[in-house]
Amino acid sequence: MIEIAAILVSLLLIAISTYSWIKEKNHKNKYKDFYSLPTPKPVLPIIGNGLLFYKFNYNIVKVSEFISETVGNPCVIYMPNETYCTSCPEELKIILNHPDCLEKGSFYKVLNTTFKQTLLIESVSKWKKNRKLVSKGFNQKVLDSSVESFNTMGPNLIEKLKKNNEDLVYLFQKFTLDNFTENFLNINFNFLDEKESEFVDMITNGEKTMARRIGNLIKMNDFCYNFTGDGRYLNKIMAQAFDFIQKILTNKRLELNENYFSHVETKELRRGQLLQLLLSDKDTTDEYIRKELVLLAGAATDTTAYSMAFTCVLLGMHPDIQKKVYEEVINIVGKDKEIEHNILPSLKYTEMAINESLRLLPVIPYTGRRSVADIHLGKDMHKIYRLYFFDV
Ligand code: HEM
Ligand SMILES: *[C@@H]1O[C@H](CO)[C@@H](O)[C@H](O)[C@H]1NC(C)=O
Ligand SMILES: *[C@@H]1O[C@H](CO)[C@@H](O)[C@H](O)[C@H]1NC(C)=O
Ligand SMILES: *[C@@H]1O[C@H](CO)[C@@H](O)[C@H](O)[C@H]1NC(C)=O
Ligand SMILES: *[C@@H]1O[C@H](CO)[C@@H](O)[C@H](O)[C@H]1NC(C)=O
Ligand SMILES: CC(=O)N[C@H]1CO[C@H](CO)[C@@H](O)[C@@H]1O
Repeated sequence: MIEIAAILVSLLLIAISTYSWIKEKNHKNKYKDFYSLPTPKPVLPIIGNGLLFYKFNYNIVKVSEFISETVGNPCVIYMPNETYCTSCPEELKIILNHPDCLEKGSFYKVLNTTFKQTLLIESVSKWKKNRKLVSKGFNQKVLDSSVESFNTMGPNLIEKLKKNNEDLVYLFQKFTLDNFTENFLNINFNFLDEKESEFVDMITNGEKTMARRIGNLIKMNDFCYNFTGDGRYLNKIMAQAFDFIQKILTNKRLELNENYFSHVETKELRRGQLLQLLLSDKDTTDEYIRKELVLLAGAATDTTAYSMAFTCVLLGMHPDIQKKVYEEVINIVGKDKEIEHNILPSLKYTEMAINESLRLLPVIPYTGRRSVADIHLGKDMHKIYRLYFFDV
C-alpha cells in the first residue's frame, strides 16, 4: 500500500514538474528577446543575483556601476525575480508614461514598513485619489507665493554661507526643512539657526538605514528585519519622527475648529494650508496624514538640499559658467533686489545650469516600476519585454 502511494506521489511530482517545465519553456519562448539579454552571473535559485549585492555590501550605486561596466545596458538582473534594467531615454519615456506601468517595482517593498499608505508606494487606485488631494496643496498660486518666503529666508542662508564654517549639505538640509515647514505647515521652526538638528539627522540616518535593505534577503523580510539592529533602529527613529509630526497635528487640530475647515477653499488654497487641506478631508486619518507628512518632509528636503549642494560644487568647478549665471541674475533681477516669481522664467541660463546639474548628478538615480501587462519598447515590435511580471 505504502509503495503504491509513493509511486503515485512520485508520478504526481513528475507531472507537476513537467507541466511547470513546459509552462516555463513556453514563457521563455514567448519572451525570447527578453531572456537573451545579458545578465550578471551567477543566477542562483531563490536569491537570483543576490550574491552581487552581497559582494558590494548592498551598495546599489556600486552594484549598478559594476553591471553597466561588465554586463551591459539594457540587461536583465534577478533580484530575485527577473528585472529589466535600462537607462535608454527612449525606453524610459515609454515605461514611465505607460498606464500599465504605474505600480512601483517589487524592491520598493523595503519602504513598506516605513512608508505604507503614502504616495510613494500606495497601490495605483488609492494613489490616484490621494495624489489628487495632495496636488491641490501644490497649485500654481501656492508655488508662486512661496517665492516670497525665499526672499525672507534667503539672506539668512547667505550669511551662513559667507561664514563658510559649516558642512554645505547639512546647511542646505536645515534650510530646505525650514522651507518645507514654513510653506506647507505654516510653522516657523528656524532649524537653520540651530547648530544641530535632530529632525535632519533623523531623516538622513533613516534614509541610510533603509538603503541598506535593498538586495539583502534577510533585511527585506519584514518579520526578520525587526530582529536586526537596523530594523530596530529604523523603528525607533520612525517613532520619533511620527511623534514630532503628531504634536504638530494635534496642535493644528486644536487651533482649527470644525467651522474653519469648511472655509478651506481648495481653489483659493494659500501657502501653508497643505496641512489644513489634509485635516479637513473626511477620508483622512491622523495616521495617514502623519505618514504622508514624514514622506513629504524626507522627499522634499533632502532631494532639494543635495541638488543645491551639487549645483554649487559644479558651479565652483566651472567658474566660467558660474560667472554667466551670476551675470544673468544681476542683469535680470538686479543687485540686492528681491526675486519675484514672474521673473523666474526669464532666468534661462540659470535654469539650464540647474538642469545640467540635475542631469549630471541626480540625487535619485534609480526608479523601478512593475508592469501589469506586456510593454512594447521601441519601434521594433518583435521586442516584447515584460518587466518584473511573471505570469504565463
Ligand atoms: C531636486 C529635487 C527633487 C528630486 C530630484 C525629486 C525626485 C523624485 C523622484 C525621482 C521621484 C519618483 C520616485 C519613484 O517613483 O521611485 C519623486 C517622488 C516624489 N517626490 Fe520628489 N524630488 C525632488 C523634490 C521634491 C519636493 C520639493 C517634494 C515636495 C514638495 C517632493 C515630493 C515627492 C513626492 C510626494 C513623491 C511621491 C510622488 C508620487 O508617487 O505620487 N519631491 N521625487
Ligand atoms: C517572483 O516570481 C515568483 C515565481 O515565479 C512569484 O511567485 C512571485 O510572486 C514573484 N515575486 C514578485 C515580487 O513579483
Ligand atoms: C505594502 O503592504 C500592504 C499591506 O500591509 C500591501 O497591501 C501592499 O501590497 C504592500 N506594498 C508593496 C509595494 O509591497
Ligand atoms: C516590527 O516592529 C514594529 C515596531 O515595534 C511593529 O509596528 C511592526 O508591526 C513589526 N513588524 C512585524 C512584521 O512584526
Ligand atoms: C529644464 O528642464 C525642464 C524639464 O525637462 C524643461 O522643461 C525646461 O525647458 C529646461 N529648461 C531649459 C532652460 O532648458
Ligand atoms: C529651496 C526649496 O526647498 N524650495 C521649495 C520651498 O517650497 C516651495 C513650495 O512651497 C517649493 O516649490 C520650493 O521648491
